[in-house]
Amino acid sequence: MPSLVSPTQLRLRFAQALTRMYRQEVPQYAVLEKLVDQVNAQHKSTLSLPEIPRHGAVRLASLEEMRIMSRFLGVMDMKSVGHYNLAAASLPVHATAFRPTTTQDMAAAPFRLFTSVLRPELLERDLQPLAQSLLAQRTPIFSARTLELVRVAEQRAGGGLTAAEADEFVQGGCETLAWRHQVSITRAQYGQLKAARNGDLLLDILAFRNPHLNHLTPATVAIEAVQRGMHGVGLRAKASIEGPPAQRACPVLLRQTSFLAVDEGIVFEEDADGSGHGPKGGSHCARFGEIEQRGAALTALGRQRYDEVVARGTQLGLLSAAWSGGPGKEHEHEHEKVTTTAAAAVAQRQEDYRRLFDEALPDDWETLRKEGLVWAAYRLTDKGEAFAKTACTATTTTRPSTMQQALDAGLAAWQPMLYEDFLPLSAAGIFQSNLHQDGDVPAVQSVHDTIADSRRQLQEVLGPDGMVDEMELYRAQQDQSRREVCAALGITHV
Ligand code: OOG
Ligand code: NI
Repeated sequence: MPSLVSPTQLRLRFAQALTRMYRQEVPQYAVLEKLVDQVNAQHKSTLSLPEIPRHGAVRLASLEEMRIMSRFLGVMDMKSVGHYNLAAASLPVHATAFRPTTTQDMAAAPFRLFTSVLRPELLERDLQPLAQSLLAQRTPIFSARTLELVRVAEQRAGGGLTAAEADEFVQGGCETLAWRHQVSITRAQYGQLKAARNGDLLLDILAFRNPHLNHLTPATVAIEAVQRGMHGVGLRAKASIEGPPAQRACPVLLRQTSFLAVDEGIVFEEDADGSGHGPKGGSHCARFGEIEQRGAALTALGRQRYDEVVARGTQLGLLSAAWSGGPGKEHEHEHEKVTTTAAAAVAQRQEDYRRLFDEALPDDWETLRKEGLVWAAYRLTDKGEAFAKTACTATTTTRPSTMQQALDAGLAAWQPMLYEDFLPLSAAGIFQSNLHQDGDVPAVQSVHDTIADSRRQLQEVLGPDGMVDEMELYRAQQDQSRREVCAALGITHV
């Protein structure tokens, strides 16, 4: 038996191959990568992990495509985690993120794919016939050979592929997600879709026969600096950074921003036989480059506080797209004085939001943990290790009887767990600002029936083990670390 390329190695190679492809397809992405490298170096980056983007995104057309995508990604140990209902932000899509589910796998190759899928039933009635006919024209998203390799890997105990199979598999995945300028619609249909609500999003899915990578997202340790730096390297930054405010001593969840989607040439159906690149060609604008900065994972209670503060901030108008830190396009042609006034107003709103945020979530780690707002990973300190060796002989008076006593005695320590998932409202903001709707994200409506529908639809295609609840992953990890420390120190009240 030849030695096999492991699922984690495959994931690493896939992320690297997608990166090479995307640099070619969207040269601005290479510019962003360079900027991120510079900024991270200046900030003495502690990101010593593999140099791969932390996530990418793709928009699929049908549940069948989602089913097959989940099998393809499963070969790389990327499992569906979390449910993102974007109907709550008026987008006709729902999503899940495929990612490794253990800390070791995540550390070795931290790559996720945010995978959304169209919900045709949410489209306006008069668009349904066109949508259905275009959906019928979609081609199978993977080649027969790639599917065969998926089966091979699935049937092999422990998974993995031979070196030659691995190359073909990675290449096959890239072909599926590559950009193709030939669209399957006519100019007239383009006009009809473009004019519809969420027109650019519908075009991005329905006009093409295959899906394409929508963006890649490297990690930064200084997102403000990257956002500010974009202008200087010729990138147009999205108006605002999504997620929690800046200037927190204890960063939580996820902050993201992007350069705005670029125009790419497309060739209409009727021009396909001739010189499609001539003046008759059209253009499509949906693909971009993004950056992310991750903080601590919040428990359900912490997350509830976060959602409440977002709702409150939105209500008070503190979270509009205009609270830009960077050279937002809305300021480009304004008179200097107006811009200064606008900038002052933006700064004031940011400050007000941060204050609101600080009231909702304490800004020191110990309080966040004690109030059960962040997930914690516990470990033994050196002193704890030494103590553990003698734990069986230790008298009950020296032995800690609770985790808190172990922490206070310096026998155990803890650190917040990193948030490995996404935020639906931030995702909606990212979608919208790159679809020429850079306005306020509508507040979450009460759409419980569509949430249940959406979850059921996705769960059906993802199978019995499909769609892991992210909170359960964090909880299991916290519990295990607690159990290990308690066992070592002889604490019986876990
Ligand atoms: C996906 C947007 C979601 C994120 O980082 O929140 C996402 C898309 O625009 O297709 O990638
Ligand atoms: Ni993204």
